[in-house]
Amino acid sequence: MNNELRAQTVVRTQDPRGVFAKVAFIATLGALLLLLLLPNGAVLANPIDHADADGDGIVDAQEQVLSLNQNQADTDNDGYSDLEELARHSEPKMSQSTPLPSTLDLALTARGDSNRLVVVFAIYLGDLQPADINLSMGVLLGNRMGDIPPWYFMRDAWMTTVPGNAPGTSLMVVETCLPPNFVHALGNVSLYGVLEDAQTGTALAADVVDLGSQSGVIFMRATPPIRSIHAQVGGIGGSGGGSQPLSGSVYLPIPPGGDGDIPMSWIPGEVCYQKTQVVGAGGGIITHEVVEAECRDGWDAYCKTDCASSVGSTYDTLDPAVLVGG
Ligand SMILES: [Ca+2]
Ligand SMILES: [Ca+2]
Ligand SMILES: [Ca+2]
Repeated sequence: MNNELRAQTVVRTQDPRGVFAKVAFIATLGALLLLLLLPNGAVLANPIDHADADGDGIVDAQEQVLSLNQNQADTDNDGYSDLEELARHSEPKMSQSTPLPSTLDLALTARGDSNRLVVVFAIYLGDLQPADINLSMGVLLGNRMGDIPPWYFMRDAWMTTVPGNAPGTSLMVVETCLPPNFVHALGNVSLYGVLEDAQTGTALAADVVDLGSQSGVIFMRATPPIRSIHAQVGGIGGSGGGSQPLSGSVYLPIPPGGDGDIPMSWIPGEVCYQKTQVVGAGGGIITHEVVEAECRDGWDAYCKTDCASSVGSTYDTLDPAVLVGG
């Protein structure tokens, strides 16, 4: 079993340190997945809740995590559904922001549900059909990327398709589950997804979602909508600060089910907002340092009481460009 798992685990690495390190990495990832699969595979938890009140393809629970309107397919009334804006990386809560022209696109997001971590692939298919593409998924561990075997992440996958804004275009959502222990055991995880041409295997689009574990709660780094607002304010007014551009991200808790796992002291209605600066980059891995952090309101979430103390901490993420660039 273990050997079979190893055999199906593909390692993409640009580190030339040789076969031994590769084998050790494959063994580590394989053992970790196997370890996590067994107890979770044995327990049949409640089915994932896929209620989608407005039919836009993003399930209600995910709209809540993303602070979108679960009763309105197009939250900002700009003609593009919440799902299309998510998949195509425009801002679903700002009507001034609409998708740039593209033929295919992918965005990853996540939520907690019944003690599972649900990973969501929001896919803009354009005029392609689902059968035209393959989906792969992997994880950045340390400085290495390892693909998660398709049989593993597709075993409980859920899928839906909805029409896009332009006639003849469509969108697809694929949801899969990982055991939350996967993140708890690793502390910080960059999960990546890649869309490939089903015929040629060429990577066509990729995205990354960064997850972290603190105090037994999983966090997701989300960029919308605050980044867009700030980018615009900065662009118009040059709103002070140095010449070095800072990017902001929301450090958003995604508890496994309801709010039951959120520590009592955390502040409801807020999230930990962090501004970060790139302090290192190489081999597709980008190291960010948190340079400002504060609780901000306006979210159906919680802010860690020690949010501000994250200043000075660093985290690694993967540049999705390396996944499509080759
Ligand atoms: Ca919805
Ligand atoms: Ca919606
Ligand atoms: Ca919209």
